Amino acid sequence: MRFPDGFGWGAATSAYQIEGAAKEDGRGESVWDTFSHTPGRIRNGDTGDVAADHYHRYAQDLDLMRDLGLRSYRFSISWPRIQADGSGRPNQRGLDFYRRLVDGLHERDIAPMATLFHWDLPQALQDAGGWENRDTAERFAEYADAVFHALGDQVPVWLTVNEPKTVVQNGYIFGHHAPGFRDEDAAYLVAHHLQLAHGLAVRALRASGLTGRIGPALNLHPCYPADDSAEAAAATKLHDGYENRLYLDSIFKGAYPQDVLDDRGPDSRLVRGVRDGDLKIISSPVDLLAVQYYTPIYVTGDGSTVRKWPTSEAEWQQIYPEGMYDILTRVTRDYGRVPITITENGLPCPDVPGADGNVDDAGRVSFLRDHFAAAHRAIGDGVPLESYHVWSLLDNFEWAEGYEQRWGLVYVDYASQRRVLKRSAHWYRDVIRRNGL
Ligand code: IFM
Repeated sequence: MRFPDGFGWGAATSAYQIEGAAKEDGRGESVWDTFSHTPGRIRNGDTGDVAADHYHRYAQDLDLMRDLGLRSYRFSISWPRIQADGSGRPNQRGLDFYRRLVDGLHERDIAPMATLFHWDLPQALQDAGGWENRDTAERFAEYADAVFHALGDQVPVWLTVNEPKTVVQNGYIFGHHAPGFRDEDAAYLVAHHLQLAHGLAVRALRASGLTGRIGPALNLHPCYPADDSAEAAAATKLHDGYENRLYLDSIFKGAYPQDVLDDRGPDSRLVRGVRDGDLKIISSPVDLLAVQYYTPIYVTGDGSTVRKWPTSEAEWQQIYPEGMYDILTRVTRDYGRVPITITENGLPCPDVPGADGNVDDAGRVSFLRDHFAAAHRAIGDGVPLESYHVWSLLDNFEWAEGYEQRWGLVYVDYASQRRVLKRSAHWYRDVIRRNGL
């Protein structure tokens, strides 16, 4: 099963999940510093203060990437490292770290892919209303512009906002991610401002005159009716609106889906928050779409969800590789042949080193093999998929789950910060070398 020549095999991480060095070189506080230091919020009271210590060990991690044969590395830039309070003159020491990282990638022939926002909003902006405040989208565009000017000559691909839906749902509806609110009306205004921030960043890149490509990073969930009833079909359609079309339609069609707007109602903060011209900004043409696929969703007639497949250690993740094929082909069918990169796919496994020191994550190997095969089939059926980033390169801080879930190809012994390539990493190296399965 060969992939197209030059296929971009990669791995992904994000700043707060791996960097540590929370107080170094002028970094300010983010909502995740506040949240993780709030008792009871994170499993075992874990924080990202040290994480995988990547800020200090990035050179060693770059060597690991080279040894794996990665062709692409997706990382995120920490906004509070660049602007401690979320606005004003960029912090040169923060920019220098990412410059060293990007230079190190080029030296090893690995293409950098930089995400501008992977949830670490400067706390000062949260104090001013966070994503409920429209001004945060403007601040984001200024921050993006500073980063483009500092690194734009060396970064060929930019991703704007990582998984806006997760901020909306986990941060503002369920409250188990920062900032930890439970306010559904606010949540969908937040969705709008995150989409606006995306569009403003796209415009900032175009205005900069740089040649890099840019797009959104969306976690898409194929939604299926749980049974054959008309009620389940109708509920699934609306669920799909909230999970997928809210983000895809606004970016690729310049309109929010009418069924979602109707469901929210004319007095909702979402409907009242959309101003003339916003959708034009949000739908500024992008160069690519980053898809993150983890799980399908099955919807019953009353709108609740059920599980049909075994889950991973993450109880929300049903293992269903066909969903990868379905979401990729659906996006191409409904939104045109925009180039696609998979920027996240993976699972947590109960990884422990054996007596010989090796980590035998056979479950991850079969999971990835099945998902790669589904992606390959999608390419055969016309999906313009150009790269695939496994989540994650390293074990890391899995948000509310702390360090308990291990998602990496590379095991991290947090006490010593020693890295051990898991069996899946060795296997992935062979996939990359053969450019296929
Ligand atoms: O760890 C996260 C990542 O930050 C965003 N996407 C899902 C991953 C696994 O939960």
